[in-house]
Amino acid sequence: MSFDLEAYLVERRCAVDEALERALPPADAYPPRLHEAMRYSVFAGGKRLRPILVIAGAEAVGGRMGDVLPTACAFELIHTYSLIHDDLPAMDDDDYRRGRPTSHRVFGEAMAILAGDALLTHAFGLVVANFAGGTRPLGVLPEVLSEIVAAAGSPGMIGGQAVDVESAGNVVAPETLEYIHTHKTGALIGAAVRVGALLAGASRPALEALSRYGTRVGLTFQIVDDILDVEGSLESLGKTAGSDRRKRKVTYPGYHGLEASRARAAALTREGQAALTALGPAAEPLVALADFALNRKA
Ligand code: GRG
Repeated sequence: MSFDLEAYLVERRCAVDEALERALPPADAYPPRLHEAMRYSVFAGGKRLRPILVIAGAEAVGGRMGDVLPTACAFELIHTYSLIHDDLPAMDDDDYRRGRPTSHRVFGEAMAILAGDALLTHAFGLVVANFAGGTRPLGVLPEVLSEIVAAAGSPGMIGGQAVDVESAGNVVAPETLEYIHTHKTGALIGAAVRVGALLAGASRPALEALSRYGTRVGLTFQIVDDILDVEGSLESLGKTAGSDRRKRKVTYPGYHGLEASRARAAALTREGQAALTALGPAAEPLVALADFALNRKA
């Protein structure tokens, strides 16, 4: 029987949402407006792809969902903070995200910035909390933290965002486009898979295979995001379509055309899936998630 991705996603989304509910301060905790803003964006209905990749990364090397849930939630908080800040007037100035008015539209700019800052900070607390109780060898904690710092910080997501902001409206080299996409989006996605596997005690060869997978799926995800911005709508995407062109963003279809972009995304997906062969059936969810990243409509 073929792998049932839909059932897999429903079960893990549910577990992630319950864990996020427990992990975040209640909305009425003082100062309530801040905690309300944090919860508003986290529970606005994202796909939960990054936390699910943490879980699937762990499962691919014999780990269990329950052992990595706090860190899976940390990835969702980092991702959500990046969306809140990306939508700010100083960045993309977007009005809709995840089908709702953006954080700064509802809570004002200052509170949106602070909600993003608080989510990022809270994420690191969750990573450390994953080691509480002594069930997990502490030896892997420095490597887990280094991976996340590199993926979310200036060598990763923020570096990619900085070059993206600087490049808007300019003609850039193909290497610059590749840098933006692999860093702005790919770094956190790749780290999610690796960190899940690290927490589950992956061997070095398994980690290398998962890295090859993660970099390819991460880049695919952003290429598809660029394509959806051309082809999608506010209803299907939950955010304003066509914004890349209006903001003169550097995109894959803008540079290479739609057909070549689709072909590159499909080729990367196949390469990423092929990298997992040695991991056997335990990697089935990751194989299916690569197809999901390629074929998604939102
Ligand atoms: C502002 C610090 C800072 C970083 C910004 C990742 C990023 C860097 C900005 C987010 C804006 C954006 C369009 C990034 C590309 C990554 C991407 C496709 C985000 C949307 O991710 P999904 O589709 O969203 O997984 P959901 O809502 O489903 O979680």
